[in-house]
Amino acid sequence: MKIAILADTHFGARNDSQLFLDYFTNFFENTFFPECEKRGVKTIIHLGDLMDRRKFVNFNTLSQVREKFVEPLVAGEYDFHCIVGNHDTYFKNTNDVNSPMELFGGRYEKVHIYDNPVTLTLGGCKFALVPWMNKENEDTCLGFMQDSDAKIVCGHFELNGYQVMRGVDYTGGLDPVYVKKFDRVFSGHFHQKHEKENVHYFGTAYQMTFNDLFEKKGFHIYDTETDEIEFVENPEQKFFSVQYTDDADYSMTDFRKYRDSYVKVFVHEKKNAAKFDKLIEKLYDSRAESVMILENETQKQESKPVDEGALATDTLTLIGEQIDDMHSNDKDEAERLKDLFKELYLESFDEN
Ligand SMILES: [Mn+2]
Repeated sequence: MKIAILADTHFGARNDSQLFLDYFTNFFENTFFPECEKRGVKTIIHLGDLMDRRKFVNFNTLSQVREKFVEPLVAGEYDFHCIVGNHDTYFKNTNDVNSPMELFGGRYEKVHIYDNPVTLTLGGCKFALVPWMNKENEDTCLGFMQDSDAKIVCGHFELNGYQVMRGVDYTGGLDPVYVKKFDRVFSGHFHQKHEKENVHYFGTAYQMTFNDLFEKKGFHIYDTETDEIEFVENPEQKFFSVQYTDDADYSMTDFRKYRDSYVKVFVHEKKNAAKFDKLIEKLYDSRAESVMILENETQKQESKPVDEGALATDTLTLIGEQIDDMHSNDKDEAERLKDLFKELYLESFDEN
């Protein structure tokens, strides 16, 4: 049996932005449902964070999520199994009140929402499904996993040593030793796609912030018979980079792709002001949603190629360097401050 895996759909993200909601629902209309149809996939596991906002739902968002996500699910007779993620819960210390259950629970025969751990057998393969772990259910969830004889555990895990964003390992979460016994761990929560040992973070199906600028996005299909995982790429991007140098040729660039998108211009060398202005003008004419110019790429990176992977962590690295400069004679204080800033920085992406 082939099972589509979704994670972190975050409907309503970016303050219920219509632009992002269109981009999200386009993915379902143009990529997800047609590709499932093509491959005969009829079962879906969602790894949590169905909705973005913890405390409220915007009715415009809800209306479109019903029309463009839930109704096609129901009409296509998909078996939909969804665990609750941290963004789905109203309270931080219990899953008791959660948006997926309030909005979609018990209303459709094949739409299943889980706010407690459960074991499912799909295509002869046993899956342990574990929702977001909080103070209230932590012992239950850990005990459930310890007793489980499932082959695969699906969760919304905050695992130590995995990347909360590209290049930044999480600390202060769950020790991966708790999920070591499973052949595979399918997890939502961290938004960049990455794998290590038995753990797969599948990531979001679409770009949500500039941290996703250089990320490949899409969804995955797990085959219970072959134990293979297929990646189906989402061809649509919302974030773009333009590398500017005086001798680059932009005559072949199709600027139409930037419409409604976020564009970062990395300026490596700018002596020809007229040429630069013309490029920026073209970007604005393309009706990009946002054009951001990073002028300081010049001296630093003139001679060496841009390390794309490192760009995502730029802000944190810069903060870290600043702290090291200020506290060069007190390493402990520098480390304490860096931890604090890292925590604040990460939290800023996570709050509503
Ligand atoms: Mn999430």
